[in-house]
Amino acid sequence: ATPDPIVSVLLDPDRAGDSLIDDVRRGLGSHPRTLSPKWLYDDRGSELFDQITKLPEYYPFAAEHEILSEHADEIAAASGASTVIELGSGTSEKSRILLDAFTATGRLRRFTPVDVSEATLRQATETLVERYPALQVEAVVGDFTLHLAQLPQGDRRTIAFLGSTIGNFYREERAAFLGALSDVLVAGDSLLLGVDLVKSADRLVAAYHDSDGVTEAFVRNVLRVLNRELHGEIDADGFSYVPFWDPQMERMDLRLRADMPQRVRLPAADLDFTLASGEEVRVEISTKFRVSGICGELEDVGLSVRQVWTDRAGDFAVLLAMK
Ligand code: AVJ
Repeated sequence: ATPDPIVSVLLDPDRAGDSLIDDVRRGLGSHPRTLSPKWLYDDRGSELFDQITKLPEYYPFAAEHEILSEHADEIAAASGASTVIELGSGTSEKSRILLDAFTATGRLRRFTPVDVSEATLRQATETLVERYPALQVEAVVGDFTLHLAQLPQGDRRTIAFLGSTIGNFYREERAAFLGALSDVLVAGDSLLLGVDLVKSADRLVAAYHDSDGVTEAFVRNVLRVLNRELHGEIDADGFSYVPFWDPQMERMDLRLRADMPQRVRLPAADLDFTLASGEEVRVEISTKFRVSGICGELEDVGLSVRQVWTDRAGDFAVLLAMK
């Protein structure tokens, strides 16, 4: 019999509202003005991101897919986990490649997808339960920056953090997050980390400025989220999308630029200010990595890198690090 999927909701909608307000106040009040990429993933944003992964220009998805498809058995064997936890699981499409391989080891008992988007998570969970009837699916609607301590315990665990989502963090945040991850892992547990690698600016810019405008719509969606959640009347048409490669920081920097002075009123956050013409708001960074650099960062927090896989083109890497 198929066990019922368990979906725990750790995101308290009221507190999510407060944290949006705090975030927006802090971010839009600082210079350069920023917004956290976390707020890009409402239901519409999650749907647009899913479309991004299918774009020909967005190579990271295909590259990571290639790595997982070709090495899933090795990954499963090296990890030895009976519980797989996936942070930012989205539609769990990639998880299936891993789950097939982990199931084949005969050790896997439980899968915990974690995502902020409840609708996406519930849908994914239904599909997973059908496909893996013997698997205990314990989904968590949560924010992986807040809820690491509340993830399932007790088994030998692998935490998968794929898609180069770690590229969204600033350096100090990344160190803190990797440290926090290492702290919740115990001996024998592991981290499976996907990172996008530094490459030519042309390809990077193309991946974040696709010809169909899907990425632009995804980034602009944050203005709709602010208008909806904070009762704003921001004129989205008054902004242009400005993605660029920052070679010093080795990251993509995705911004919205006010084409003319813009009044930004967000009554629910008690915010009211004016952006000068040409002023920019950074909505997301996507840091790119070098294998030696990220290995060093993992070792620095007490995780020992066991294996590194790359796709044939050398665009993307997946690392397995043990506690
Ligand atoms: C989900 C953060 C990995 O940085 O490539 C894709 C998000 N933004 N296109 C990335 C994203 C615009 C994506 N991550």
